[in-house]
Amino acid sequence: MEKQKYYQPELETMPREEMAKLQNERFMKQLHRVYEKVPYYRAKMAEKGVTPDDIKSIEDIRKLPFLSKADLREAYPCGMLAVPLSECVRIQSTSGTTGKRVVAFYTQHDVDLWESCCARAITAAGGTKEDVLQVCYGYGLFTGGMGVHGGSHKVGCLTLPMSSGNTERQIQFMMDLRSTILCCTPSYAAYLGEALKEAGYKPEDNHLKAGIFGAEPWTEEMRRDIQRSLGIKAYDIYGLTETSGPGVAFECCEQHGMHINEDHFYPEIIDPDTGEVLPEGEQGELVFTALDKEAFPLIRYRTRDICVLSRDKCSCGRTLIKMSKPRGRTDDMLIIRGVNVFPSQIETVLMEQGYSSNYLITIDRVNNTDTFDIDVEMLPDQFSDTVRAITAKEKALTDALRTTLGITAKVHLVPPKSIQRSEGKAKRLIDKRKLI
Ligand code: DLL
Repeated sequence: MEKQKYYQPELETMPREEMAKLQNERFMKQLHRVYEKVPYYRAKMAEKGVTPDDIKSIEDIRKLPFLSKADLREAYPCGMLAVPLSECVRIQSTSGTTGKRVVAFYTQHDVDLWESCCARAITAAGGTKEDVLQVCYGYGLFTGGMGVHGGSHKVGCLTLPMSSGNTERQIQFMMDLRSTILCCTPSYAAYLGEALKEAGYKPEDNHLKAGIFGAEPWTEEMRRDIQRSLGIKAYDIYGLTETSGPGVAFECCEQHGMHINEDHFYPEIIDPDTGEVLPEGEQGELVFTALDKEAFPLIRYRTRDICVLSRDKCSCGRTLIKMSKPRGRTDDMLIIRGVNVFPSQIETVLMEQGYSSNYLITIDRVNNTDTFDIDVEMLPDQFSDTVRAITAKEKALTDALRTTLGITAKVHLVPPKSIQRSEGKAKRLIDKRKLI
């Protein structure tokens, strides 16, 4: 039997004019629905002086206000809901953070839609019902595990719900159950490559043929490295909790840019300073409108990811618009080992624990794994503490940071006044990773 190339061929290869028509229909319906159901959004539109009557077609989308993380925080937890809570079947949440968590709601329709997007990504990576798909994205509130898991079921793959960590067990299952597709963050894929080598395996010893990696930035060099060490083709996948999770965009056999599932997520690129919509091909901030999600349908949501859109013809036959790999962010959000971290959260914990704002965060990528160190100046009265007391304080701080951030930092308490003072803006972060 010929291998299936698309999961939903009629949508993935839809002629441009038909897609534009579909987007327009879905958008107009969605706008009226959200206006009617979400008082927060109605107020937002009133602030901008627009009503649905001013919007004749999707072309007028630029008249509408943007939504940002700040809006989601203000409306937390249920203020953006466009259906009664009783219609929702699931929540998911952004990785890592507590103070800045975003909670996204899903109806069954939304879960299906999201899983179909992941199924498209898996099919584009060559996945069929003959495959064994190993999911080592985290399960739980993070969208990585649950989203890819659902997509894998839809394709009919044998799904291994491993979740993250426990490398020894990952390798055992990978070998014993003959996994053919691996799904995890690119840094964990690289780490698994090394761990397999250390365990004495050669790339041809495993049964993997493809990997679907995302949730954090990664380079072409890293792709080559992973492809070599695991003996696979490595595909990128993009998404964010606010729009559903992984699968908003995915790579095809061209491995050059990610197709956006634009029948569900309408993309715009804006100038992050002025909010002006930029012409296609220009670099700017990616903004999404969810065209047919029910529970949590964000309109003009600013992702803070910087990228470029392109309608160049793709050899895979898909007509879906493509986005480049994200080239950076407009805010200070860091992604460390796949977890979203804001420096302000670190500062809050330090202050709560009685330290000053003299600290320095250093991030690097060593052997394809992120390292995360924080130097924190002791207060003068702590400096005279015994080594044992200082070690205990470092541990307490490490624990408090882990509780807030969801990942472990290496904390070093350093002598007072040892961190260089700045005459201008304080420099509290050194990111040595070359990700772009
Ligand atoms: O990271 C969803 C996801 C899970 C995507 C698994 C792919 C695979 P959040 O935790 O909400 O959701 O983080 C979203 O992560 O705005 C980007 O800055 C970044 N990001 C996600 N995918 C990629 C990628 C998930 N392929 C934020 N390349 C986004 C670069 C990515 N950055």
